[in-house]
Amino acid sequence: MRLSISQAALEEPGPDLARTSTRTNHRDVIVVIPAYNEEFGIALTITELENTLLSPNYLVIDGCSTDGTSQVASGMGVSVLTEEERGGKGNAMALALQHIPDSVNYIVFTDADYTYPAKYLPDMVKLLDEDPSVGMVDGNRFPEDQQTTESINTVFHLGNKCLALAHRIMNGVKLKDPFTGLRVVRWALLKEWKPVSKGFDIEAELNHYVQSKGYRTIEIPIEYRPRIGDKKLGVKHGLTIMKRIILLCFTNIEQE
Ligand SMILES: Nc1nc2c(ncn2[C@@H]2O[C@H](COP(=O)(O)OP(=O)(O)O)[C@@H](O)[C@H]2O)c(=O)[nH]1
Ligand SMILES: [Mg+2]
Repeated sequence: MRLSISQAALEEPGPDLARTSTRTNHRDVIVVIPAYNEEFGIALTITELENTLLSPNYLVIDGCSTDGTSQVASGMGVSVLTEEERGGKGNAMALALQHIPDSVNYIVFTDADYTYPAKYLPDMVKLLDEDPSVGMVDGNRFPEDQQTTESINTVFHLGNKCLALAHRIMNGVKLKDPFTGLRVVRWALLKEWKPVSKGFDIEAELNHYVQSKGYRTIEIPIEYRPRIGDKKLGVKHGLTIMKRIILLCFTNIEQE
């Protein structure tokens, strides 16, 4: 697959605007943002990240958008990798892993649709800083003490719950929100990872991988905003995720 890298070197720091965290900077953090036709959400997403993290790296993986996604992101000074053709969210995340600078310790995965508030990230990074047994920190959109918000419609919520149950029973992954798009992962843990999932099933594979490597995953409760722009995930993707969960039953990562 041919790639074009536009704008800003990966190591080039963003503006120093963080408001929280006891860390002096997030230069060892890279924010990976898969984006397909998100020209309206991507600017808000990056602006909020810049106002929250201290000098992180950014890598937008543009799935060959037909709108101005790539131009908007490049115009904001972040690195953009453009796939030659749309390859799916999983493909985008796998591609990002091939372009992580040596200086990075933690990878933030988030969506380009402005659904995931960035304010949780400094604390999520800190949790990884403080405990080497933690491999991944996830944003849980469905905390028990929080009513289902308008941003999460019932079918979507029920679908997530059913898949989470299947993931728990069949793969032993006991997460409340295993398919969240907001997560921070220890890069050392992912260096050898060769994901096979091309689409939205990547999250099941990632959860399974982290657990199989003997690391803990922590979930923190988060609020979740209505997305900006058109949703890419549909009912058919639920079937792809279910298929991945079934396939993971037969995957012994230690033997790979
Ligand atoms: N690079 C790339 N990004 C994608 C592709 N499909 C979806 N995305 C992005 O992946 C993220 C998750 O998609 P979204 O529709 O928000 O799914 P949901 O949040 O799981 O409901 C968004 O930022 C999308 O723009 C793709 O084929 N390629
Ligand atoms: Mg989303």
